[in-house]
Amino acid sequence: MGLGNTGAIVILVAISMFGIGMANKNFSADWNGNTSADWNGNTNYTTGWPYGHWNPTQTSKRIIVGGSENWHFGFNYTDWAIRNGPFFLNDKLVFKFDPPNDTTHPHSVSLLPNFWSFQNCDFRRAKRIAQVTQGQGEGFEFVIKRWQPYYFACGERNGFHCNNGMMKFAVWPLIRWY
Ligand SMILES: *[C@@H]1O[C@H](CO)[C@@H](O)[C@H](O)[C@H]1NC(C)=O
Ligand SMILES: *[C@@H]1O[C@H](CO)[C@@H](O)[C@H](O)[C@H]1NC(C)=O
Ligand SMILES: *[C@@H]1O[C@H](CO)[C@@H](O)[C@H](O)[C@H]1NC(C)=O
Ligand SMILES: *[C@@H]1O[C@H](CO)[C@@H](O)[C@H](O)[C@H]1NC(C)=O
Ligand SMILES: [Cu+2]
Repeated sequence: MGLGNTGAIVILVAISMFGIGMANKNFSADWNGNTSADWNGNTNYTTGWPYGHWNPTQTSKRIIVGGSENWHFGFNYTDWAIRNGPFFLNDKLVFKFDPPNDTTHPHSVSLLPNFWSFQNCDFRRAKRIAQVTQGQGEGFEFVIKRWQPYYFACGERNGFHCNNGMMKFAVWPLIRWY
């Protein structure tokens, strides 16, 4: 499990780096919004990996974390992030979760300070960004403002939701060049 997580992060970081390199090439080689032209005649930006979700002319997106699954125990958010990334600066991640009652368990959102704490679901230095009631309605919105890795996790039950419920994922946003 630990190794699986490391692998996923390495992949995320690799996608980020690759994405920036490619974005740069695109910027210098053909910056006229022509998404079918490419710099070596092989890559179709509208379909090629990892560009399946990238429209270069698009502005920031509002992305529901987990899609229709929202933010709950037992869904693989690392997998979701790999499939739905890459994410870009100024994209908005939206966490949706019902406030707790007799039948609904509480969830929240925290930022972990580094990869080690993320891997171990160690919340000692975590910063709680959404309380258990903040995911209702339109959800809790978080704008990815800085070019840095973000480690999101649910801090409920002392790391149990993070460790056993897979309620964690990492994002390293790319930069849109335009
Ligand atoms: C790239 O893929 C899109 C979507 O499948 C397609 O419409 C377009 O014609 C392709 N462009 C090139 C240059 O192959
Ligand atoms: C876009 O790229 C294609 C393929 O290189 C080229 O044939 C076409 O003229 C370009 N269109 C524009 C608007 O630059
Ligand atoms: C979650 O998904 C990632 C990426 O697909 C995978 O490496 C990992 O093993 C999955 N975790 C679990 C607990 O299934
Ligand atoms: C608890 O919250 C859920 C989700 O909002 C709702 O469907 C359910 O009816 C609530 N249960 C009680 C006992 O209030
Ligand atoms: Cu939770």
